[in-house]
Amino acid sequence: MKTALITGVAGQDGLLLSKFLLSKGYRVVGLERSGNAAILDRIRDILDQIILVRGSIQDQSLLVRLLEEYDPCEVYNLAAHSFVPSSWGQAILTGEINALGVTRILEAIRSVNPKIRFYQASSSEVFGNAVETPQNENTPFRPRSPYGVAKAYGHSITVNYREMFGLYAVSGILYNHESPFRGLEFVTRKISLGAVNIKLGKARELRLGNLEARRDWGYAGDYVQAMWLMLQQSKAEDYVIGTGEIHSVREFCEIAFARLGLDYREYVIVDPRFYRPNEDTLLVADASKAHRQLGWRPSVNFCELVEMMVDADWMALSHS
Ligand code: GDR
Repeated sequence: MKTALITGVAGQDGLLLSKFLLSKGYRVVGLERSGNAAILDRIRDILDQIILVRGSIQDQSLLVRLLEEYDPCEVYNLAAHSFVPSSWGQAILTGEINALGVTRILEAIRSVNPKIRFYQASSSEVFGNAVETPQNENTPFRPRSPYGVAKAYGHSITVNYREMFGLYAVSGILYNHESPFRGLEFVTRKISLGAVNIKLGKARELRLGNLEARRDWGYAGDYVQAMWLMLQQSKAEDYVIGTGEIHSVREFCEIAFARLGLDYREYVIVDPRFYRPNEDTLLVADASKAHRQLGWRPSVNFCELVEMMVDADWMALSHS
């Protein structure tokens, strides 16, 4: 039986990747920093199927111990501060976890078992104020937030350990990926839940930032499969993963509210508090390398994704 270690296991991607690996017969060891009941609630369905370890990727001796004790053949580093705007208020902590944390894991792998295959969750935010659109694996990094800067470090240190020490270590540059398990602070879930609350009479309005902001949004379930595929190749390489399509926050609202028979224009209020600086460039993926080499393609389109999220929130709330 293969064993995988997933850091950040109680996040959206940690949950979906765990389910995927369990379905493939893996033993899953999950590292989770937070003991927060609301966060752990997300993985309640799989708690009896995985080995859950409480701790942080900042704890070097814990990482070494985990690799020695459970002997994983694959490590997926999904632990991160993942909300971009709040990285400005936690710039140092973001650097310690999203950047240095990656080096800690790579060092642990190098010292315990250099044969372990390593996946680093890189992000389209490394392109920041991008020099070209769409972006591919060769597009230069121009991050524009402490989050993006830290992810650029995590990406580059992964490449360096691969080249210097011959580790099978890859970075997946993933664009926005969503699901019913998305955290409530991200715009997609804020909209799906907000619309459902309005439909149920529990809220009267939904306050959002820039409705014209555009993103390349895909379904997270597809993206965790790409992570796994990246570790099954004969050669370790980095890949851009995204749909190649962009849609606006406004379009997301339109479809989400319409799913519930509502017109978003009657409920959505633009609130400058949620506006972000440095959002002039379009972040959109050129995932042709992943199509070609991994055979990976998204299976859920934008409209299906929005409706899936609204339906899930509706099912959960209208029956509670
Ligand atoms: P993002 O995701 O920052 O792209 O990072 P988020 O859902 O927060 O924002 C997407 C876009 O929506 C606009 N927006 C709003 N965003 C939020 N959160 N709240 C609002 O009210 C609102 N109104 C408009 C934003 O300006 C932005 O353009 C996600 C995270 O998962 C990262 O960890 C990951 O690296 C990247 O995607 C790829």
